Amino acid sequence: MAVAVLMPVFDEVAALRRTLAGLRDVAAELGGVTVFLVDDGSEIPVAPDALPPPTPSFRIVVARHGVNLGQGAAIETARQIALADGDFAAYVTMDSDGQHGAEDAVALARAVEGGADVAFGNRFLGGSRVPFVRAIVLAAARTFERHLTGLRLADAHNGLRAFSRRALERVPIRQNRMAHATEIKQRVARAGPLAVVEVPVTVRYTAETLAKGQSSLGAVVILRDLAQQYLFGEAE
Ligand SMILES: Nc1nc2c(ncn2[C@@H]2O[C@H](COP(=O)(O)OP(=O)(O)O)[C@@H](O)[C@H]2O)c(=O)[nH]1
Ligand SMILES: [Mg+2]
Repeated sequence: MAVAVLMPVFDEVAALRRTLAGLRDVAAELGGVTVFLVDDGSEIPVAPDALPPPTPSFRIVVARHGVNLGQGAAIETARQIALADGDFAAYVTMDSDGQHGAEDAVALARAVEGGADVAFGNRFLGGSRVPFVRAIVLAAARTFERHLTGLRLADAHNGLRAFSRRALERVPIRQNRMAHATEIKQRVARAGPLAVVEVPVTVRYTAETLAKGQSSLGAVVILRDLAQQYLFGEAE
């Protein structure tokens, strides 16, 4: 059975094309891949014609937010479209900025096909060379998430993950910006008995992705967003 990939995109061109080409290369091996691409209000809209063309085992569904809402909102849009599109053996989330590779999407999808409900990527077991300051922030985030969710996971805020359909249905995302990564773990923990595993993955850190990606101060905004949801959010 085929695999769905939920992919947020914000102002990526070259890295997006490379990421998609990588997925197209593994599509047949996965029994088919559909990428649900959500252009989160990029300044220059993603042009579907400029993306890798479909093959019998690979297709891309493009949606666009008219304004920039944030990575969480983009994944939520992709989640809703993918669930409505059909049944997939696994639903993988991955970034489009070149930090995530197709080989890890395969490993995560295989973990779900093998019986896991949720497979979280663990960059500390793969080949990632995590910058020092980032590693400290992630260690703090890991401790925070362990207390908040009770899930004993070794990585935090890693965009590489995969879900079974029944798990994805239980994880609506209400955090529009970057706090969704913690929110997803809270919802997984509350969803009842789900089989959760961690899978080694590699997050690629380059000067370009570090310059464009979140700064360590983003952690403060994440805490503020989580506190707001806790205080004022709807119970779901
Ligand atoms: N920074 C940012 N990225 C977004 C947004 N919407 C979607 N994305 C995508 O989300 C992914 C991760 O973003 P990034 O800033 O690299 O996060 P980081 O890897 O955690 O530092 C990328 O593929 C972006 O293209 C947004 O509003 N801001
Ligand atoms: Mg990034």
